Parts: sequence; structure tokens; C-alpha cells
Amino acid sequence: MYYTILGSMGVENILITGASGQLGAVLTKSLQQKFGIDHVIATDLRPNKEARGIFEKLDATDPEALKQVVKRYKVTQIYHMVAILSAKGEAFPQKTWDINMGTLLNVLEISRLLKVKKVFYPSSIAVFGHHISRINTPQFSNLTPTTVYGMTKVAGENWGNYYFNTYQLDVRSIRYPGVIGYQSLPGGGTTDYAVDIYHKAVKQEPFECFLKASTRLPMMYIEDAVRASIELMDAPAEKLSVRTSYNIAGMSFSPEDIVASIRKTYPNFEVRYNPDFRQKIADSWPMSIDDSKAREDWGWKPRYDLDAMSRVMIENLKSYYNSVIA
Ligand code: AKB
Repeated sequence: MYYTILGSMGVENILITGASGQLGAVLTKSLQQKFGIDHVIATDLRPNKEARGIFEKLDATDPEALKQVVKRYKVTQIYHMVAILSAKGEAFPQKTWDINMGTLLNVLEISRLLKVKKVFYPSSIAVFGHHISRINTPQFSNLTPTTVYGMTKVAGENWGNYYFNTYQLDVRSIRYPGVIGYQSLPGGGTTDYAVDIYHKAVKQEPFECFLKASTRLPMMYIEDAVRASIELMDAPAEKLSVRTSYNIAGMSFSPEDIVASIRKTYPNFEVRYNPDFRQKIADSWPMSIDDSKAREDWGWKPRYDLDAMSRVMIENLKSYYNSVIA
């Protein structure tokens, strides 16, 4: 059994909830590289078929099941990646609240009881809503979100801050922008068009965009998002002045910008704009983010801009679709 070798002095054992999701899958790989494959416990309702290493089927809404896994593997850090995202959440508001909040409260309380050293909690640009300046949105802005997902993220940030101040549980958090990667498909987000569009371009099919051409949003390439999360978890505790959640920025672009970038490779790529209910959500979010606190406190710096990301996305999706056809 893997877990008999875990848990010796000074060794970190990392548990990831939602490990089969878009970010969870890439994060799991990076954490395996950093800590060793036997020290990372990927958990989800369903396994990620391509993943290697330890996997436990886990419903994070079940506190007893979560507690058993944390105990068995002598977990020292948790990355809690379970969430129903912004667009999907609007179809199931109460379920979204129950799952997003219930799983977080389980993670926080079990971490407190079992003395887990650090917890990572992903927040989102969805915490912002009306009454903000949408350009370079400051770290400390009004948080009146327009979606249930955003409401859970504001509440979650405050719970993290509460556990830090009240129980000295070392909770750390980032407000992710839209995250774009080739490794897996996201599900249920407002920023997901920016992943789907690359798949269509590489398959040389036309794309129908659910946002208006000019809708500018903060975005980030997945490698930057994963690196940011691990860098924040590695930062010395005394450097961290924000215990709700850090703004981080990668790039900001609109559908027409990403189309122009893709057309550098596929000049005939066709796009039609057909905005739906997600337009209203996007219109309530920042266009760009001020991440100076993250830069000052723990040295955050993105590596990818739009064209660099387009090159990696197109190259990797081309290899993927060629291998599927072969
Ligand atoms: C979504 O669109 O819901 C997410 C997010 C920005 O948190 N990608």
C-alpha cells in the first residue's frame, strides 16, 4: 500500500479535491513532480483516466469520508479544487451553494481538527460585481457578485480568513481569472469560450461565441495559474498580508483579440457571435486586474501573454487531434 510509506517527519503529503477537473488535473501533475508521486493523493468523484499515481474516489460533501482519507494518508496540505462554476451554477443555485460551501467547510474543519498545515482555496474574479472599477480592479474592492458561484467565493474567502484569524489554520487563496489550457476541457464557466475556441480552430471548424466580440476579461494560461498556486503555498507565511484572497493577473483579452491571435495561424478561421445569458455575467466582471499586492508579497509574475499562449495551445491540440485521428 502506498500510504504506509507516507507521513514520516518533514514529509509533505498533499491531498487534492476535484483532482479530475480542468485545474485539478494539471495541478496534480505539477505537485507530483514537486513532492513525488507517492506523496500526492488525487481525489474526485471520478478518476482522471490519464492520471498516474494515487487516486481515491471521494465525495468531499461527506465529512467522514474526507476525514478518513486525510487521516489515512497523514495529509499535511490540501488543495481544495471542487466547485460548480459561474454559468452552470446559475442553473442550480441552491445546489451550487451547498456543494461549494459544504465542501469548503468540511475541508476547513477537518484541517483544523487533524492539524493539516496548509490549505489552498481557489477564489475567482467572480467575487466582483457591481460598484467596482472594471479596469485594473483593485485588491480591496466592493464584493457584490452577480452569480451564486461568486457569492460562494466571497463567503469562502471570508471563511478562510476566519479560520486563519481564529484557529491559525494557514489558509491561502488566489482569485483566478479565466483559465485556459489544452490538457482538459473546463465545464460550466463564463470564460470557457476561450478554451473551446482553440479546439474549433485546430479542427478547422467555425466557432460560435456566446460572448460579444468586445467583451474583455482577465485570463491566464493554465501553467501560470498552477505555478501561482504552488508559489503562493511555498511563500513564507509572514510575507502574506492578504488572507481573504489575492488578485492575480495574467493577460486581458476579448473574443476579437483571441480570434486575431488564432488567425495568425489559421487566417480563414470563422467566428459568429451569438451572446447568451453568460454575457450579463461577463459584463459584471473586471476587464483587468490590479495584482500589485501579489507581486509585492510573494513575487507573482505571469509568463504567458496571448500570442505565447495561442502558440502552445495550437501546437498541443494539433498533436492531440492528430493522435486521435491516427
Ligand atoms: C468561470 O468562468 O466561472 C471561471 C472563473 C472565472 O472562476 N472560469
